[in-house]
This record gives sequence, C-alpha cells and structure tokens, in this order.
Amino acid sequence: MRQIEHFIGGEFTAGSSGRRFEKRSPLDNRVITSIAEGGKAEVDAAVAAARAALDGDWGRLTTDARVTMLHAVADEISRRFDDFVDAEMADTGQPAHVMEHVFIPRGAANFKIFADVVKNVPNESFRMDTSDGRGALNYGIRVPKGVIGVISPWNAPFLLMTWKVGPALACGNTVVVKPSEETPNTAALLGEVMDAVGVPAGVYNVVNGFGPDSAGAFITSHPGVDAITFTGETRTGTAIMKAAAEGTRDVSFEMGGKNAGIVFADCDFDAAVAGIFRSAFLNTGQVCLGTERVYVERPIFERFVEALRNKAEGVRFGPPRDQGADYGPLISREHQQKVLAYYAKAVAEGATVVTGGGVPDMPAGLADGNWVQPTIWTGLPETATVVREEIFGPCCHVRPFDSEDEVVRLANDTDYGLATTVWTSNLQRAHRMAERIDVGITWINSWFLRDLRTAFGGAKQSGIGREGGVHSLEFYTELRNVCVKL
Ligand code: NAD
Ligand code: 6OD
Repeated sequence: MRQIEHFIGGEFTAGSSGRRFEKRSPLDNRVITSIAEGGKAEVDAAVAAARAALDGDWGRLTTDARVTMLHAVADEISRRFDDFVDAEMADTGQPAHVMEHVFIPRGAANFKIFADVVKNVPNESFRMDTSDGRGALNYGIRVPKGVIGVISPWNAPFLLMTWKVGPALACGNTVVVKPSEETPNTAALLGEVMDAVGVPAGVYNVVNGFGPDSAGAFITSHPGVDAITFTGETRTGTAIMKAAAEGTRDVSFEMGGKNAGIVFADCDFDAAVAGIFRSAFLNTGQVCLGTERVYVERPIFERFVEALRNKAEGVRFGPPRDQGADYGPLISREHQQKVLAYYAKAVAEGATVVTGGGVPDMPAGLADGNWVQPTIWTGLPETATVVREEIFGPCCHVRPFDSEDEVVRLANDTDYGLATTVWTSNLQRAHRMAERIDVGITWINSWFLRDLRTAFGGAKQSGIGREGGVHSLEFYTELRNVCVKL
C-alpha cells in the first residue's frame, strides 16, 4: 500500500495529528493508499514555511536563477516520467496513453512555459510631460503576491495542479497546495522533484486532506495566504470565495461547465464525429471542457447520432496498462453512483437512450470498479436535468437545430460558460459563432488544443479571471508603478 505524507518545509511528514485516510483504486475499490490528513497545525506549519522561504533564499534568487531552476524541475519530471505516469494511473485508473500523451507532458510544460513567459514579457513604461518641461518616467515592476493557496481537483490532477504551481513559482511566489483527496500521488512526487533539483525548502508545500473543516478550508481561510487559485466545482468556488473575502484576498477560479458542441451540416463529417466523440468521452467524460450537450444541424442529425453511437459502442474498457483499452473507470464509487443517478433521471424524464445507460460487464478482478457505459441520449427538452446540470461523466444529449440563431440561443441557455466546440467548413460562420457564444474558449474544428500563452478561463459560473501566458502574470504578481521625475 502506498503511504502519502504532507510535504512541508522541504520534508515529508505525517503531521502532528497522526490522522490518516484511505484511497481506493477506481479499478476495483481495493484500498491502495494511506494518506496523512492535515488539520490546522499542518496548514499553519506549511504557511509559515512558505512565508519563510519568501523572506529567505527563494526571495533572494534572481529571475534568471529561478527560471533555470524551474527548467530543471521540468527536466526532472521528464526524467521521472514513468513514475509520474504510474502515480497518476494509480489515482485515476485512466489509460496509460492518456497520461503519457496529454497529462504528464503538460506537467513539465507548465513549468517551462511560465518560466519563459516571466523572462520574456516586458513591463509597461510611460513617459509623461510635466509643467516644468522636464517630464517624468513611469515604469512598472512586478513583484510576487506572496503565499499562494492552490486547491486542485481530481480529474487531471498533475496537469491542473502544475498549471497553477508553475506560474506561481515562476513569478517568485511560494505555494501551499491541497490536492484532491482522491488524487494525492503526483503532488507528493513533485515534492521529491523539488528536493532533487534544489528548490529551497518551503517554496513548494503540500497539505493533504479534504475540503470543508479540513485542509482545504484551513488553507483558504488562513490569514497568511495572500491569494487563492482554485479549480473545481462551482459550488466549492462559492464557499472558497466567502473564505477569501476575509482579508480581501484575490482569487482565480476555474470551475464547472455544461459545454455545447455545435455541428453544422457543412462540416467535415468524420472529423466532427471523432472530435465530438473525443470531447464527450475522453478521460471517461471527466473533463471540465468536455461536451455534454451536442447540437447537430437537422440534415445530418440521424447520420451523426448513428456514427456517434457506433463509436461509443466500439469503446474498450480496461485497466491502464491494457494496450487496447481507451476507457477507464470513474474516479470513485460515489461519483459512479452520482453519474448512474443522472442516467436514471434521464430515462425518468423521457430520454431516448441511443446507447449505454448502465454499467458494462467487466471480467473478474475488475467487476467491483467504478465502470459506467458511455451514454448518448436524444429527445429531451432543454429543461431536462441532464441537459442543465454538469454530470462530469461519459455522456451527452444530442439535439437537432435548424438555424444559426436557434443554436446560439440553445448553446447560451446555461448558467455555465466555459468552452464550446464548433464544427463547420464555413469560416465566416465559425468566426461569428466564436463571437456569439458566451464562453471563455471556443474551439473551431478542434477541441482541447492548448497553447499555454493564451487566456484560459470561464465566463458566467464557470470561473473568475484568466490564466495562461501573461494573464497568469497578472494574477500571480502585483504590478507596482514607479514614477521618476526627470
Ligand atoms: P471539488 O470542488 O469537489 O474539489 C476540488 C478541490 O477543492 C478538492 O481539492 C477539494 O478537497 C477542495 N475543496 C472542497 N471543498 C472545499 C472547501 N470548502 N474549501 C476549500 N477546499 C475545498 O471538485 P472535484 O470534484 O475535485 O472536480 C470536479 C469539478 O472540477 C467539476 O465541476 C469540473 O468541471 C471542475 N473542473 C474545472 C476545470 C476548469 O478549468 N474550469 C478544470 C477541471 C475541473
Ligand atoms: O489545459 C489547461 O490548462 C486546463 N486548465 C485544462 C482543464 C481541463 C479540465 O478538466
């Protein structure tokens, strides 16, 4: 059984409380990990270590030295690539190829890219006139915000945690991270990496535990935490925002979605089917950017639904190292039950189940895992629960539409505003749609194609703020103005 400790002030520690909790494998629900559970004392210690590092060696490093160190972190992640893949697979049960091609390489990139952004982005400067004719020069300097609380989810644990830690450290901050209770492994492994490359003690701290009345809430309400960056459910974001109000700390939130995929009849049909399929079912549907509402222009609706059904029925379930498996279990029994409750609700509200709707037959040894079938529905009104609420499972509702105006109205009829994917060969229409859909990210003829220099975040209840490229600098630094009378 794996043992996961906190990482505080450069040391792995069980903490003073001695409390622990267990993690079960998504594949079969066997207990596989014992995790130290942090309380107030551990959070206090982590925040104190983070503050001391800011005031000590880390705070005194030049930008060049910091950038070099973060490149070394990225290189060490790449050197220990297989360990990260194994750790993430143990936590999530998702296929090795998803870890190898998407999630773990992004962890390394999150350190490299933001180190380069910090090094290359110029600061603003304004020359101004003064009444004596000599003028003045204003210039901006960016300083770290301080101790950043990082609260991260379980669905792409390493990618999403480093997406915050990378830029935070690149900007010279220190961090106290609370990974999801479901996925503590890669955050702990990153502690080993930090240690190996000589990142000063206290720069990167991890306290494990839960949310309310536990490590998560203690971090977000701690007066020594200067800003909070969070990825997770919108409901959790509301609780964290209340905690951040105390002390008026800044927040950056990336939250839920109920994303629309929009398919016009003039699309490249096969590419659209493959793209919508990937966006609905990658990571067993546990992707915030995923498509749970699909709108297809009526002339190709029947053919599209049939093609999507064929693909869903061709999916192979299996454990991560099964080369043929493209589909893992859901993260936990609790999440499986939640998704299955939505499957039942869809039927109760009158859905036509095109495929799926239940639990697949799995061989002995895997039968107790959190498996669910990829599921496609049609025939529901837009008021149906599964069309309105984020399910975070491998499922989508498909509905026909007749005009651009109609589909814009349908796509925007949601409290969320994270992402959309539009499939069309008409470029003018593609640009129009990008302007008319209320989301943070529109993908045209693609999905989850990421350039880390771009703004990333959600509109409406999907988020507050933007990260990525210079936008991360905005959040992780204070911009000071210096005015020099000439
Ligand atoms: P969650 O909100 O349940 O948990 C996220 C983290 O918050 C966990 O570490 C949890 O322990 C912690 N937490 C919970 N309550 C807390 C509290 N009161 N105070 C402090 N911390 C608390 O989310 P999840 O189930 O882990 O992740 C799935 C959700 O995340 C989905 O809604 C998904 O859409 C969203 N998500 C959004 C993005 C994005 O970029 N917009 C990315 C990934 C996931
Ligand atoms: O690619 C990213 O930077 C990012 N934040 C992805 C989010 C995926 C959600 O599941």
